[in-house]
Amino acid sequence: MTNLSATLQALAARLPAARSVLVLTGAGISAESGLPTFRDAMSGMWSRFRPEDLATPEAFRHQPELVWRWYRWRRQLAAQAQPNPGHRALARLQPLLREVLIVTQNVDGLHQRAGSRDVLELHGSLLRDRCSGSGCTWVMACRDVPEPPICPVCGEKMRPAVIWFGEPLPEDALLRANEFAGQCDLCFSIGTSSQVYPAAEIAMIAARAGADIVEINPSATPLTPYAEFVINGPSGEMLPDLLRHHERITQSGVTL
Ligand code: BV8
Repeated sequence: MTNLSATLQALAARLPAARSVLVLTGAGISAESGLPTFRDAMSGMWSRFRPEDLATPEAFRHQPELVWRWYRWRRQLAAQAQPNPGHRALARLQPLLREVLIVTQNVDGLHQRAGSRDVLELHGSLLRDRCSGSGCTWVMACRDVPEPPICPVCGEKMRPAVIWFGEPLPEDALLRANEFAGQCDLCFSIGTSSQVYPAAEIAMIAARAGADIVEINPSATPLTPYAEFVINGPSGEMLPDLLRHHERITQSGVTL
């Protein structure tokens, strides 16, 4: 038995007793759906840009059409993408466990399309726009137009309803994620480089509160040294394997 399958089996054996599970996900869980991660170089005309340079209020202020078109391209990618076996395994695992909160940094909506419930979108969603005008709360579904539409309420430009670098996260979502992290007994970190804050702090809050940490990522991250279960593989394969081990254990009643 490989070290990887031994770790998956040990983790599957840990799941039935888990009281409260937090699952933090990042761009890597959507990589096998064909969506580029932030670490990946972008393709085509976007290859000369860095996401962190476009995903900012300053970039939108100075070049609204360019930023709008980048998000239009990402929306089209997300709309054409399908949830992968990793999203689907997570959605199947969720009702089998006592309490699971999925906290995602992703804006692609794939967890929800895979059937996951109770998904906290820390960084907003590609699938909605909001008015960029301060104090205006107008929200609408994005339109496939080449430049930012004008808010019908206040006349300001519409913008993607995502959280840009330098912008605060939704207070209620972050508070709920941090509180849940502080009381969970098992915390997964899946497909995230654990470099973007304050999201990256969530798994550390869980670790400090004594939760067992599970990291599923082909590469090491700053969280790896704190993880009890380190699963170096693609989540689109590792999560279905974990689900199969879990189902085998719970059906046989045997804890391996
Ligand atoms: C804020 C939405 C304050 C937009 C995104 C300390 C504390 C607080 C803030 C900071 C801090 N230090 C620095 C900051 C500032 C900054 C920050 O963290 N910068 C980083 C670069 C250091 N944080 C912010 O600006 C945040 N705001 O702090 O505001 C404030 C308070 C009050 C008033 C005013 C201001 C806002 C951060 C949110 C930014 N928005 N997304 C959009 O999508 O366009 S972040 C965006 O990048 C993603 O959402 C994601 O969070 C992040 C990328 O991270 P990952 O998801 O991890 O993706 P990445 O590509 O990095 O890694 C992919 C991983 O997957 C890799 O490890 C890879 O190995 C793995 N992988 C690949 N394939 C697979 C796989 N894993 C599994 N399976 C596979 N097949």
